Amino acid sequence: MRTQVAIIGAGPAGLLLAQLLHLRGIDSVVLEARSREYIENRVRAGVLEYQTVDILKGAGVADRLLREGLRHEGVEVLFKGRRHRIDFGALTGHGVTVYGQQEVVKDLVAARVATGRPIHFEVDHVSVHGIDSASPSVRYRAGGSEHTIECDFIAGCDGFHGISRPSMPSDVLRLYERVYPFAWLGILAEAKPASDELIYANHDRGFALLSMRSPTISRLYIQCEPDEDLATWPDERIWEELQVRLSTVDGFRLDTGPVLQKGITPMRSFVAEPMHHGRLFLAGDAAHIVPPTGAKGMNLAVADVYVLSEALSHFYKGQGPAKTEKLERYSATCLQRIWKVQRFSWWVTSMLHRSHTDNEFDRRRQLAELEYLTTSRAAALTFAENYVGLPLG
Ligand code: RFL
Ligand code: PHB
Repeated sequence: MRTQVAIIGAGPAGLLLAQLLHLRGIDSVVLEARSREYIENRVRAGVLEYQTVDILKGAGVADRLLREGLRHEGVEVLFKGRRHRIDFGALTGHGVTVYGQQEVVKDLVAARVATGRPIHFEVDHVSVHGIDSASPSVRYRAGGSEHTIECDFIAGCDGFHGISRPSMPSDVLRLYERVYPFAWLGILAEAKPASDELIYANHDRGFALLSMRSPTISRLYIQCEPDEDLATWPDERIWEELQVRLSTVDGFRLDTGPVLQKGITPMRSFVAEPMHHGRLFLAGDAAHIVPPTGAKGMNLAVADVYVLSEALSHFYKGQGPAKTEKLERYSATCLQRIWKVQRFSWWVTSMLHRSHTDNEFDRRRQLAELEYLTTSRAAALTFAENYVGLPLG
């Protein structure tokens, strides 16, 4: 089999790249380790920056998102029992859209299938070859037989645990990492969201977050230990802890309901540099991870593949040495923004969580930072412009 771009991974990065390339007349094959049903039901991110929405619109996959997505003009920050609103609309002129990642994935898979171009689910033994040459290839196994895709480029969109990043020569890769001493326990519940906007809470017992997926489905998180045993968290205990951490001096109560899904997410900041070597290009979680506090992971994946699709388009349309210019700059272009987003994600994480290594000085400093954030226009603007999304260019 031969194609122009072999895409490994059908998360938001791989699927959107396939769609953006299709719109530019560039052929690709998508390979995914899991089943279609699995990736369409994997509960993850929920917040889309305004530019992410624009890119999805431009890719022709935003009809349902524009109908069902919840547009938010601000968030609430809760500490010492009081809620403070950060008004994104007034501060930046932009907002965000709350729409589940698995819905984005469903829309992108449907679009891919409609193009008639190949997407193969449940493949294994994926390996990349010849990335230093102009004719690399990807080998994989599906349905018990071996296959080879000859291509011009390989896009490694296979997430943090994929094979693409480890396929880069270890002497060219530099890894930067911070693992946090806490995790998130998240639930999806059939309960009316108790607030119209997201609530980020800093409580003496740890962080909590109220988010949502629709007017009848809540998405909630609490800070927990990284090695927490889910079995010790029956639904009643989770609701009790959420009630405590989200409580206010004026008696705010959550609406509770049946828990549809629960899971624990470790927290990590991670960057691999450079994001390409030879004909292999990394995008999304394959190249970087942010702690979810800033709601940036899926947005970064979208930004990477937007840049990559432009660079590939330039390559196929261009002539002479200039045709590879944007591809050569891919890593530097993406990393400039990625490090700013890493900083923001680290900052909001450290401002909102309790850490075992913090002492009373750190606690006072944290509360002072929250006071400043919610009383200074300059501080609120810093938060807001990062949250709605820094410029792409
Ligand atoms: P994905 O989504 O992990 O997709 C990678 C795909 O590659 C497949 N794969 C392979 N396929 C073929 N061969 C192999 N050898 C393969 N190995 C792996 C996998 O099965 C998978 O389908 O990466 P991608 O596309 O880079 O997308 C990144 C996002 O998924 C991730 O950053 C976000 O979910 C992070 N995140 C959030 N991001 C936001 O923008 N806003 C949020 O509000 C937000 N909240 C979150 C989050 C992530 C969370 N978790 C669970 C990690 C909240 C949570 C709780
Ligand atoms: C979510 O709705 O899943 C969500 C929202 C905001 C975050 C992280 C996750 O910062």
